[in-house]
Amino acid sequence: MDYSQEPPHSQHLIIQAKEPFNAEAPTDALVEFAITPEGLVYCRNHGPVREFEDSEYCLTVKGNRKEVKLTMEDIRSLFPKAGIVATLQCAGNRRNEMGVIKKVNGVGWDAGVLANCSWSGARLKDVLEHVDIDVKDINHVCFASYATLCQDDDFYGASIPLEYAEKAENDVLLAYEMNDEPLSAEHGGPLRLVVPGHLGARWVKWLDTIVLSPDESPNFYQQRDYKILPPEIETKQQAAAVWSKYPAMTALPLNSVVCSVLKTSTTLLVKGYAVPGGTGNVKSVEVTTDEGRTWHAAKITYQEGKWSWTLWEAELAGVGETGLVCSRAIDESGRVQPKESSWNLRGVAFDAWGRKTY
Ligand SMILES: Nc1nc2c(c(=O)[nH]1)N[C@H]1C(S)=C(S)[C@@H](COP(=O)(O)O)O[C@H]1N2
Ligand SMILES: [Mo]
Repeated sequence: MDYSQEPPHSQHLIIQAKEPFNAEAPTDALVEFAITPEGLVYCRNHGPVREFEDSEYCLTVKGNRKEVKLTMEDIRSLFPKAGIVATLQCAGNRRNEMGVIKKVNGVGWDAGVLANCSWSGARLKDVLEHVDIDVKDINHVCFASYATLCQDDDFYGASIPLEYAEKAENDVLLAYEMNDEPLSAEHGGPLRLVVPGHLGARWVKWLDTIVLSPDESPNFYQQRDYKILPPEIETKQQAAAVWSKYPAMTALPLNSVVCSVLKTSTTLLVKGYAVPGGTGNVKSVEVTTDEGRTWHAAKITYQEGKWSWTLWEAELAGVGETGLVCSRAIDESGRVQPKESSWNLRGVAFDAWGRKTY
């Protein structure tokens, strides 16, 4: 694959791999911004980043009554522009911590593979109405980028259930702006899918095809990756036989991470983020320096709507010279982030308490 045509990448990221370009943000920098500036938005690619001319770009939507081709101009003018703030997060965020339990397969990510951005574009729901589908026999909306190359399949693809796509409150967008700027090539411009609350793998970049289908996307990344396999599946060979038995991932788990610890002579200033897990946004975050015997409420410094991350900080007095700070998030339904995370071969959905030594 040819990586020589890629636009320049951000200088502020920690590079995990150059080809494909995979890089994450340092978490102490990440939590200094409520809305992640573009230079700190992680990059997760399964192939080369490609630039497209806005005026030549075309989205094909294949319904069961008709097939519609839309230019970027059509997408901007035919449908009202909707905007949301949502956290984009890779399923492999914190994979390195799961790898401590036992070896996992995948890019060795720390906790910086997420970004909280504003996204604007057309609502998927409006685009589907425009195509006038007969919902009989249609169960899934499949998304693909045929124009870009990737490592494991002929195209990059994903799907979500039609029922989920059609609900206005799920805010699924075909986004052409990120942080009020035209979406850059690096992040899937001119058009990418935004599925708030679901893992990044479904947020198809350089989206050029939508197919209404009775079945899930047949793509590798929907069928044979991004699944939580049971812990007894320990090798690729074992996994190969069972991928089809397990559901594709949707929402990522309720999570929190300690991103920076500043120690003065008398106190610790601790900062971090928390993300929701599909049962309501984060309601509170607590921190402990004694492995959970005593919890202190952190102060929430930022949260915006249903899909954003939560930034929090806590000032702790009377702590030792060195030690360990842990965090846990609690969501609106009362769910509490667990102390330990179970292991899975692909190292996805790691959700144990945030931990940082000082
Ligand atoms: N076409 C295409 N879309 C893609 C990918 C890809 O490799 N190709 N990677 C996916 C994954 S795994 C993630 S986590 C997000 C990353 O988006 P970003 O690079 O803008 O951060 O895009 C998703 N969409
Ligand atoms: Mo990802």
